[in-house]
Amino acid sequence: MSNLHPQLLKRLHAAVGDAGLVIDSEGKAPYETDWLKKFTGSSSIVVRPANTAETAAVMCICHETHTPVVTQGGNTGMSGGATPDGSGAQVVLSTVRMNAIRAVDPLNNTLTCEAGVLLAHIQAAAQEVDRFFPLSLGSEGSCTIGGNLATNAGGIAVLRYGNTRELALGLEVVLPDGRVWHGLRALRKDNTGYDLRDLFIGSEGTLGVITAAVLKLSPRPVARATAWVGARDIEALVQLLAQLRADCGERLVAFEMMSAPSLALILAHVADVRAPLGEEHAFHALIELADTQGEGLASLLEGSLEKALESGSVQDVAVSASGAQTQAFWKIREGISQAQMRAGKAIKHDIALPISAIAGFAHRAEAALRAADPDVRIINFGHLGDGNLHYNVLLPLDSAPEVLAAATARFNRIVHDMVAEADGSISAEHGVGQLRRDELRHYKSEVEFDLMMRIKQSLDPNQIMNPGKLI
Ligand code: FAD
Ligand code: 2HG
Ligand code: ZN
Repeated sequence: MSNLHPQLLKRLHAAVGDAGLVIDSEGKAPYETDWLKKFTGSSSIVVRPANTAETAAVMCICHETHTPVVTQGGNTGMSGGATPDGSGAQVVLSTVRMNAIRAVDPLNNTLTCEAGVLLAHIQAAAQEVDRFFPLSLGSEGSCTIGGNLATNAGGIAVLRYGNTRELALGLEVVLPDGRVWHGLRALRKDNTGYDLRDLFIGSEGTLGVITAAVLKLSPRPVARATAWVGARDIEALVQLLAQLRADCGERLVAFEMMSAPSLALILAHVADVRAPLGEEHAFHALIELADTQGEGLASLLEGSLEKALESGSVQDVAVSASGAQTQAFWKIREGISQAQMRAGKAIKHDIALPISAIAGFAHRAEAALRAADPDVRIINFGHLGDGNLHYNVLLPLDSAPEVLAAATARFNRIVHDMVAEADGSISAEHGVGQLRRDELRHYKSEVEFDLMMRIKQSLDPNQIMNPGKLI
């Protein structure tokens, strides 16, 4: 049952009606635990507004009554940003009912939709008008565009198309006091002052509720060529990346990397996957080219990889010969989060570095982690083409909470200190949420943190938006 004050409950009910409220414990439960089952909280109520006006009415009430609000989209986030705390006082505001695609404009190459639309539905709507929405994540069947914008999600095509930030032209946002900022501009040029859009993108529900967005569409690629590569070390893959960029230019869409232990984990814990190459290799890359022209893509990829084989920079290559084989390659890559969940408790490091610094970092980090614990299990994979590693450490499934907490503190410090030394980022694409909030405070400069606090204070003076997250 809800422990909300009856008067507040009555007002929320008036704002969103029966269909917009989830009050019973069983109904609320799915909104109170994250995808990784790492964070569980307790909400006073789950409110599911059907549109912007209802969201504004809810925020007005919460602002006035100083009621804390946790916005939630698909609840696939990896940093606990959408999970309420344990107080039972926070309202979860779910965007799932705001799921309309408002307009598609193939001539302007834009799509306008509400925040709760699933990423996969946006991809499909773009395809219906022979266009392409390039954001692509393993969670695309269940994450929402509002969550993607709020976390500035990355994924597998950033190398070619950029992060979510680069794919948004305009936003509509309900502010913490219930006012609506109508910023749904479908413009590629707009220099009329501070960029409010970019302030809300990546703000993880701490500055307002994104209710709709204008997204940028691209020409639809009609051809793709995919390969799996085995290499001796990361240096070789970094060299290969540079060569492929030179040879294939904008056609290079994805360059994903995984270490041998990461591949072994997937093969052991995900059904119906097979190692793509006969021999074992220390590192692997999954590479994809795409083009709006049909001809010559596979031979371009083969030619470039042939050169790399001849020079000895890579050890083995499998170029996909069919759609089914391409799918099989991607199934391996997309199985990694599930495999980690099944195999143990992952201490996640979602880091970004200059690509030229990645190999040196990986060597130093492994040496330091092994010095701290000779049996440490490093699961290193990620979006090498963007300089983004998921440099995770896996603990046994039955690790006690205090063991996990101590190991997290110890390994975070080792990894994040090295990232900071290399002028990298401790949060590349998953957001800060509650997972990295203290780490962010530790590494951000006083000036930067102060600026962030002032922005937060001016937009959310009652501190009701996602308290305990990010800042
Ligand atoms: P939620 O988890 O519901 O929320 C995430 C954050 O955004 C929270 O802080 C929440 O308060 C806020 N939020 C949500 N909606 C709104 C809104 N409308 N207005 C304001 N704030 C809001 N992420 C990547 O970047 N790259 C990947 O490759 C990737 N792969 C993944 C693979 C798997 C299998 C899984 C489970 C997750 C993966 N993720 C990845 C993480 C996750 O899918 C993304 O962070 C995604 O953008 C979250 O969207 P969501 O709708 O689920 O948001
Ligand atoms: C990916 O790249 C996701 O597959 C998830 O960002 C990363 O599970 C992870 O650590
Ligand atoms: Zn990722």
